[in-house]
Amino acid sequence: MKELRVALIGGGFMGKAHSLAYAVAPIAANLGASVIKEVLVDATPELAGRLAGELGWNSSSADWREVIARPDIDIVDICTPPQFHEEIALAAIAAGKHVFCEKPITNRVEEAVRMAEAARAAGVVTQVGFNYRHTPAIAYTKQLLEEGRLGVPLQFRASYLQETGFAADPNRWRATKATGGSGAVGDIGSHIIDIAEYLFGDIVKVAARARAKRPTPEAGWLDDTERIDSDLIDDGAVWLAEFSNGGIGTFAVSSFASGRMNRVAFELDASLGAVEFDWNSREEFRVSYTDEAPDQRGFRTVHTNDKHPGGMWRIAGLGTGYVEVSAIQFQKFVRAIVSGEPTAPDFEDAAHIQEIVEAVLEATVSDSWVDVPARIGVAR
Ligand code: NAI
Ligand code: SOE
Repeated sequence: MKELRVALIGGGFMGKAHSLAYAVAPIAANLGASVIKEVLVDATPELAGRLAGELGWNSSSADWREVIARPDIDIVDICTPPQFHEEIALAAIAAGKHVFCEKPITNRVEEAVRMAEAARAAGVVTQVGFNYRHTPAIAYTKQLLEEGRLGVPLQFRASYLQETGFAADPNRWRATKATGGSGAVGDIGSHIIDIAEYLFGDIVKVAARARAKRPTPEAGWLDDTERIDSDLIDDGAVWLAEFSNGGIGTFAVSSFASGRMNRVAFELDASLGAVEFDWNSREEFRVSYTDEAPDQRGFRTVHTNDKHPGGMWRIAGLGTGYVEVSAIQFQKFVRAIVSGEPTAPDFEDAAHIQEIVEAVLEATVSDSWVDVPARIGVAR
């Protein structure tokens, strides 16, 4: 069997999730290759060595350039903060490696476009860690849309809410524009932009408001001029969107939503039905069809199992968690490498998501709708 050797760059929060998911992915599905956790790279030899031991990697290094140059490495998996993504990804692509990169693809759209163009020119497989879309309930919603069972997409209402802003820990690199890029819009909002484009197609324009919270606990938002001039990231935002197919959407994101630990949720209306989903009960979704008999109309709950895309268990209710969803994304990535099956979201999809993040942040101060540029590969 073909062997694929992975170099993981960055063994923090997401490095742990990826390490677990690489172990699960080949067991849960036949990938046509074995995936070898070859080397973990982190900032110092001590840290990399400790993390490699804890997370089950064969070896460790503190020099990602040296690791990328190794001929035995097939996949470079980037789990560093986003300010390092471009440099590492371009080096990996230049060395002919397939690249998995955590979201957001980068902090700046011009970097993202360079990455997507380099990957396209080199012909390597790329994928970005917008993991929530791989939840079986969301992938099945996509299937219902593709099969025409829900009809034409009409309206999408999504939110991603967390209470991370209240934490005493300032969240290190995420806390400033220079290192974290954008906060609520780019860090968590990018996930629901990905789900929206996955289900509805491309977003073409947005209108928005974003806010940063004043540092004192009891105080409210900074106004937008103060936010733009400070190094504070956006902590909350709302925006309207128009899709290329005429669909419309609303989005709300916040890092200051008390009691919301990780609420990724959407409602979708289409011409023949509707779906609602909440990550906090991610094994199920609710669906309504307009062709139900008048005395049967309304939402019903569907529990996902192995009949739904990526589902692992015959019996619903056994658990679809963060690791399972990450494993599904690696199954798609590895199959794309081994047998050329299409996989997504790739660098081009993620560069378009970054265009939308930046359009939302521009719209928040422009007081007008902002057009989103077409994705690369489409006339711009
Ligand atoms: P983290 O701060 O927990 O871990 C980052 C790791 O990268 C640290 O171990 C750090 O020492 C290492 N690192 C930093 N610079 C490095 C360099 N130049 N060379 C080698 N190692 C380096 O960060 P976290 O939360 O794991 O985030 C990493 C990426 O994953 C970010 O892009 C973030 O947005 C994304 N993320 C995605 C999630 C998802 O659900 N898809 C969840 C959490 C994070
Ligand atoms: C932010 O708190 C964060 O860690 C994001 O960076 C991830 O992308 C998200 O899935 C979980 O929350």
